[in-house]
Amino acid sequence: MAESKDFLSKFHLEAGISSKDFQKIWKNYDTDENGYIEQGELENLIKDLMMQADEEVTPASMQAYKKHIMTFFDSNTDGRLDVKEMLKMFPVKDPSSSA
Ligand SMILES: [Ca+2]
Ligand SMILES: [Ca+2]
Repeated sequence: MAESKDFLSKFHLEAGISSKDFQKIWKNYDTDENGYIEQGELENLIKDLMMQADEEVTPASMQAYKKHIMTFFDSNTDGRLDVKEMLKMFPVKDPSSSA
C-alpha cells in the first residue's frame, strides 16, 4: 500500500459515506468522547475494517495498518486522529452537516 487511496479502495471507503454515518462511526470509536481517535480506539476501528474486508487480524497487520493510517491521515502528527483527519479517511458525500 503506497497511497492513501489504496487504503480507501481496499476498504471500499473511496465512494464516501453520509455525514450521518460518519457521526455514527465517530461516536462508535471515540469511546472516551474526548474528540480524538487515539491509538487504542483506532485499533478497534482497524479491527472492524479488516474483518469487513475478510482479512485476518494479526498483531503484525494491525501494526502495519496503524502505521499506514498515521502516515497518511494524521496530518498534524500528534499521534491521534481528529474529526478533520477522520474525514479524509471516511470521505463524506454530503459535507453540509459535517463541518
Ligand atoms: Ca478518544
Ligand atoms: Ca492528528
